[in-house]
Amino acid sequence: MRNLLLILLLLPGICSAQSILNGDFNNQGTNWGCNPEAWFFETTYGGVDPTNRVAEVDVQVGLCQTVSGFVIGREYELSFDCSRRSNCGPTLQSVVVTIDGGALLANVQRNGTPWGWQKERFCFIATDTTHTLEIDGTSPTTCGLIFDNIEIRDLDLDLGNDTTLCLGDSLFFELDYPDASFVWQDISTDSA
Ligand SMILES: [Ca+2]
Ligand SMILES: [Ca+2]
Repeated sequence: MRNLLLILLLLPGICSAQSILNGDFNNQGTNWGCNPEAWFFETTYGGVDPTNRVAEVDVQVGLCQTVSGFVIGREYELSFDCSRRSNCGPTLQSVVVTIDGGALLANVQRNGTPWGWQKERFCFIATDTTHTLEIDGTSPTTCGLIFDNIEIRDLDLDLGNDTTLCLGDSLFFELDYPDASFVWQDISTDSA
């Protein structure tokens, strides 16, 4: 039985100092390096939303951004939406995703898939206060994978200060994180 409902603020991501800038490409290629192709709408690449700006990563154009504000030793999540370009390019499209300093080395592929956003998530531990994210195409054409909504989130939970509660007081949990759940002392769970 839940005899207390705690007010805790679980705020991964509230420390926004390490945030990616222009991760939704609303400002086209602003804040991005590595020769990004980031000023077209997704319909250019086979998508369906004529108002949504995205970035394409192929063998000639990538995405780079240097981000500061990391806490060394703390865990972060890099996430982004990714689709295969469905109107151009080889069947297999592949990119390499890195966070410099050895914090992350990952590969993203789409093989023969139709247009469709899929969320990719990678966790890494900061080894420096500043890191560079780099997404590079490896397939040998100028048609590649499409990216949107690139984010970095702080995964460490800040539970705030200790709080004294009287009987009848309630606590409020705010969990700003998808697919998460609370586990209570009776092993019951709630989704966020
Ligand atoms: Ca967008
Ligand atoms: Ca291209």
